[in-house]
Amino acid sequence: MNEPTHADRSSSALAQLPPGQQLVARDKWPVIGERSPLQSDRPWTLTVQGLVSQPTTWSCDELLRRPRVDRVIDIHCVTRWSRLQVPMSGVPLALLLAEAQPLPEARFVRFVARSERAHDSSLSLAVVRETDPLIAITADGAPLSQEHGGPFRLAVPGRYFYKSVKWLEEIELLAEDRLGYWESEAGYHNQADPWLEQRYATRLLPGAEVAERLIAGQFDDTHLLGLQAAGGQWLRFSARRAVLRNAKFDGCRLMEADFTGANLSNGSFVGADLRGANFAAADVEGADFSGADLRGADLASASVFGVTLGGPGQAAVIDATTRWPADVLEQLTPDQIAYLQGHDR
Ligand SMILES: Nc1nc2c(c(=O)[nH]1)N[C@H]1C(S)=C(S)[C@@H](COP(=O)(O)O)O[C@H]1N2
Ligand SMILES: [Mo]
Repeated sequence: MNEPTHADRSSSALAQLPPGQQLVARDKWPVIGERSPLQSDRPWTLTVQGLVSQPTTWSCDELLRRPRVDRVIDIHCVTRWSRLQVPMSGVPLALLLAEAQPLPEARFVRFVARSERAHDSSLSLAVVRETDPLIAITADGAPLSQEHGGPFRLAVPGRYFYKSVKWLEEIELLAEDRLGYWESEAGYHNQADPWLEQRYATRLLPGAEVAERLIAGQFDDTHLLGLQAAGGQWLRFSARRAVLRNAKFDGCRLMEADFTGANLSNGSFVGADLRGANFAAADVEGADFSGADLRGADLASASVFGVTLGGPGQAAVIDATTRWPADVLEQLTPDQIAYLQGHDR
């Protein structure tokens, strides 16, 4: 009788969705960033060191034997997908920190993964106190899979998920902050509060070079954050393998543009003419295609988690000539899939 209606459920989910985020398709948990830890025969350990009076290393067994707490954590990826209320269990970071006894001058915590690039991220101790991160050992009632960071990963509630380092191996207390991998390589915001949409730190671009490339429509292999190209028109735009995160292509004429293998995550293509554009193997996670014309566009092997296809009146134009293979399609939300399937596919 008092069963919540579908509308009730989706409105309560909406209340938990930070601005600009959308729910990932049911039971989908995308693997983002590194997919496996460093291949090594060394046993798994976790070390707390740096500005602490008791540097401590726990073996995997010791950690797994500790009492666990249960948490329900909302995952918000900076590329605009969210997965709400994921049950996790593990050891509170605060307990391990307390045992290692941070020195008074310690103000930041750096988290390092056991991975090929020693992937890292950091938080201030103030944010650690505020968010109470978990060293997660299980998720969805089962041990964390390797691709999701098993045997243990950090899970930081209330921050974009790039703060949640997988295969956590080292926790270092610091007096000064050190920018992590995504924060320095991709310009991700160091605060990462999804409710404030702290996705990217603003960064200045080398103006003259950008202007020249904009005129030529030539961005092959170019790395640029926040390119402002709205309203541009090109006969032959090329950005093969380019990394152009957070770019603005609103209203652009980009017929037959070549974005093969490019990273266009969080890009805005609102109302753009993308007929015949090539997005093969491109990363368009979180990109906004509202009102864009995608007839004849090729999205084979593209990564499309979190894309926006617009609502009524501002829907992307997609038809049977849009190449949107099943493995790409299944990354979309059920509503989006239903919408596309209503288009002759
Ligand atoms: N070691 C490691 N941890 C990482 C990353 C990574 O590349 N390497 N990527 C981060 C990013 S950007 C996100 S969104 C989440 C993704 O976690 P998932 O693959 O379990 O969804 O892991 C974070 N932790
Ligand atoms: Mo992410």
